[in-house]
Amino acid sequence: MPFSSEARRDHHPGVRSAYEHMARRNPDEPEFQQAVLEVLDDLSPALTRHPEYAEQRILERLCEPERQLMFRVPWRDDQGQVHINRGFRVEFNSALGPYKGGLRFHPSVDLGVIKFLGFEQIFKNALTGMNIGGGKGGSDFDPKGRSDAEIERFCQSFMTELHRHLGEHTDVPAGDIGVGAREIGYLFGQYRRLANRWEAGVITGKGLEWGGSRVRTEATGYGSVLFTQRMLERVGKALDGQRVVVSGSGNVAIYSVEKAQHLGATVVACSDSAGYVVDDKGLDLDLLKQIKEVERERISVYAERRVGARYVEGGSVWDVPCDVALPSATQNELDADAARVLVRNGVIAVAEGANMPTTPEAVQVLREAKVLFGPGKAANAGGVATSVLEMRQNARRTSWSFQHAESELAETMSDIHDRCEEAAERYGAPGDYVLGANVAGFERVASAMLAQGLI
Ligand code: NDP
Ligand code: 2IT
Repeated sequence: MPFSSEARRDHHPGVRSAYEHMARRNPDEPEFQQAVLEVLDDLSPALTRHPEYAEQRILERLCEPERQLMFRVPWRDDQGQVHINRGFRVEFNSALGPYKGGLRFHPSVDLGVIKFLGFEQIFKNALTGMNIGGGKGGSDFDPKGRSDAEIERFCQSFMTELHRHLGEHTDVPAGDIGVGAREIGYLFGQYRRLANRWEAGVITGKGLEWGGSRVRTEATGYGSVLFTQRMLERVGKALDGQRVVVSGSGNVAIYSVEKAQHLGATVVACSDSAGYVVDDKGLDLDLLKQIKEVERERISVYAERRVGARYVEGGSVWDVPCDVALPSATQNELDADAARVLVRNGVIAVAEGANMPTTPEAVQVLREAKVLFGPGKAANAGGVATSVLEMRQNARRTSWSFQHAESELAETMSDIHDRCEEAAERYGAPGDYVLGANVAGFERVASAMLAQGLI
C-alpha cells in the first residue's frame, strides 16, 4: 500500500520514514499496512508538538511487535483424520499493561491479519484509560460445521502451546470472530489443567459461574450503540426513531441490535458472509438469538421463519436504506461504493462495531458527506473495557450486578467519546473522531514508552 496517495496534510518526515520502514519490513501484510497507515496518517501534528517522539523513534518501535508467536496446532476430527492448523499470538505492546486482546478462529487468519488487529488493539486499549497493553491471536482453523467435540479438541491443542505464554500479569486473551463462550470454556479448562492453577484473570469472557462478568457478552454491541448515541447527542439528535442497519449476525451484531432497540431504534437488516435479511417491521431479537446463538444456523433461516422478512443472497447489506449503519462483521466490508449508497440514502451516522470494517476510501466518502463516523478503536472498545471489569472482579473475588456492570460500561463509553472529542478539538479538527481516537490513543502509549526508556 503506497503511503497516503491522497494525503490529507503534509506529513512530518518522521511519520513518512516510519511508515516506509514498516512497509519495507512487512511487504506481504496488506491489512497490517492499512491499519498502520490509518493511524500514522493522523500523527504528524503530534510529532511536530513532541519532537522527542521522533528522536526516540517511538513510531518505529510501535510498529514492531514486542513478541510474535507462531505454532503448530495438530488435532483429530471425528472421523479420525489429522489436521494441522497454525496458531498465532502477537504480543504487540505492553507499555500500559499486560497484553490484552482477543483470539480469532477464521480461515482468513494469517500473521498480517493478527498484526493489524494487535496494532489497533494498542490504541483502543489506551483509549479506555485502563492499564492494558495490546495483543491479538488466533488460528486459521475454520469452526464452521465442526462438532462440539472437534471444537473442544482444537481448543485443547491450541492452548497446550499457548498456555506457557499467558498469565494475568503477562497476556490475557478473550474472544473475537469464531471464539465465544463455548471456546473460552474449553480454553480456560485446558489452561487450568496445564498450569495447575485456577487463575481467573488469565482469560476473559468466562461463564458467569466460573469468574465471568455480567455484560461481557453484550458489551461490544452495547458499547458501540452507546458511542453512536453520544455522537448523535452532540449534534442534537438521538437514536430513538432511527432506522438502523447492522452487518454480521454474531456476538457484536446481536447485542448492537438489542441496545439499539432499547434506545427506540428500528433495526431493519443484518447479515452473514452469505447474504442479508431485511425485516421492515424491525428484527425479532428472540428469533435472531435462537437461530444464531442456540442453533448456530445461517441468517437465511431467519427469513424462512419470520413472516414479512426476506433474504437476499450475496449483495450488500448497505443497499438497505438507513439513518444509522453499524458495520459489525469483519475488516473492509464497507467500501467506497457502499459508502456512496449510504450517503445517497441519507445516512447520518456510522459506527464501527467490527475492527477496520470501513475501507480508507469509504471513510473519505463519509467524511466529505459530513456523516458522523465512530472508528472501531473507539466505538467497539466496550468489549475490551468490560474484559477489564471482569479482571477487576476476579482480582477482588467478587461479582457485580448487571446494572452495576452496565453503568460502568456506559461511563467508559462516554469517557472514550469525550477523549476523542477533546483530542480532535485540541488538534484543530472538531468532530473528527478518527483523528481524535488516533491521537488520544497514541499520546497515552507514546508518553508511557518514553517514560519507560528504550525497551
Ligand atoms: P462472531 O464470530 O460472533 O460473528 C462474526 C460475524 O461476522 C458473523 O455473522 C460472520 O458471518 C460475519 N463475518 C465474519 N467474517 C466475515 C467475512 N469474511 N465476510 C463477511 N462476513 C463475515 O464475531 P464477533 O461478533 O465477535 O466479531 C465481529 C467483529 O467485531 C470482528 O471484526 C471483531 O474483531 C470485532 N470485535 C469483537 C469484539 C468482541 O468482544 N467479540 C470486540 C471488539 C471488536 P459468517 O457466520 O457467515 O462467517
Ligand atoms: O477486538 C477486541 O477488542 C476484542 N475482540 C475483545 C478483546 C478483549 O480482550 O476483550
